[in-house]
Amino acid sequence: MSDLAPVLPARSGFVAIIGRPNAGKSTLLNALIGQKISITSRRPQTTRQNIAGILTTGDAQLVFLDTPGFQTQYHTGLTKAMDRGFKNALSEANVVLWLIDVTAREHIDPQIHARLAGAAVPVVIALNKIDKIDNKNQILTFIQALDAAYHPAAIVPISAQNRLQLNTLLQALTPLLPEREFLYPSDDVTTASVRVLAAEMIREKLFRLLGQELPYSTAVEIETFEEKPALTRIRAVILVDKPGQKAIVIGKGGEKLKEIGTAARKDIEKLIGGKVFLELWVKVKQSWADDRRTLDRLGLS
Ligand SMILES: Nc1nc2c(ncn2[C@@H]2O[C@H](COP(=O)(O)OP(=O)(O)OP(=O)(O)O)[C@@H](O)[C@H]2O)c(=O)[nH]1
Ligand SMILES: [Mg+2]
Repeated sequence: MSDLAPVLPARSGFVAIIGRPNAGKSTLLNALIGQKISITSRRPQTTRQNIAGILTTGDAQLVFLDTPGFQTQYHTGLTKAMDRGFKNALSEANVVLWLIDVTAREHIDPQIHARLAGAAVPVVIALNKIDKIDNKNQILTFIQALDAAYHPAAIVPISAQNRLQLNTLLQALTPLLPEREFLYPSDDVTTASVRVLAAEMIREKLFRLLGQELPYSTAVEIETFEEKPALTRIRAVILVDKPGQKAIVIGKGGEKLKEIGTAARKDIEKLIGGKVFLELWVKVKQSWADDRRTLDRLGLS
């Protein structure tokens, strides 16, 4: 007889992180993976395509799918593609992780409720941004209301930003995954290519450094990506919708574009662990968000 402890069967599966724009889905993905894979900003609708982050613990592998925030306000080719991303994530998911911002006024969302009812997968609700709540009793009442309305497998209050209660969340998710071998090598952290991630890092700077509505009119396309041991050379184009926007992105004497480029380059260098030469261009492409071929090229269709 062996005196080894019984080995638990491996569990592995997809966890779709869904929720309203700005709930903190991408922040949560990065906090769980321990690395910046998905871009974040203070503005809603930052994420445009599903990004998978892989977390392998001792005997479980959780593949988190970060999705575009669920919205019904806009109807361009782009927002339709974003909505498809949300639906695809739901159809692939073994577990749905529904993230709710406890500080947002609108809590229970009938549209998400309707989508989840049709999905027939276990749901875990995470109440995010509890670091901002002083009166914890308020959360208790809310938890009771959510429990009665949705009967989730678990409800876990968390702070993605301060990494509070993330282990509790993982403990709630893991038993809901199917028993099977790992889907990916255990040291993989994402399924996205560095090329896609580099374009995303640039896009994040547009969201963080450009004012008002401008980031929504922009997209980033990588034209060349040459990886050499000493230096990775990247040439990327920032697409804007109107000629006036091009001047704003470039800024006085090219300063804005330089600021965007420097910030993005630092992130990309961290991502690939090497030196990067980043060349940025701005091009006007009217109505790109409704142009099928452009969306195809951007991987958004
Ligand atoms: N105080 C606080 N802020 C948070 C927390 N998690 C996320 N945030 C902030 O909320 C904002 C939105 O975060 P994101 O992670 O980009 O939100 P998202 O749900 O991915 O948004 P979309 O991609 O637009 O759907 C950012 O400014 C984050 O810093 C949290 O736990 N506490
Ligand atoms: Mg996001």
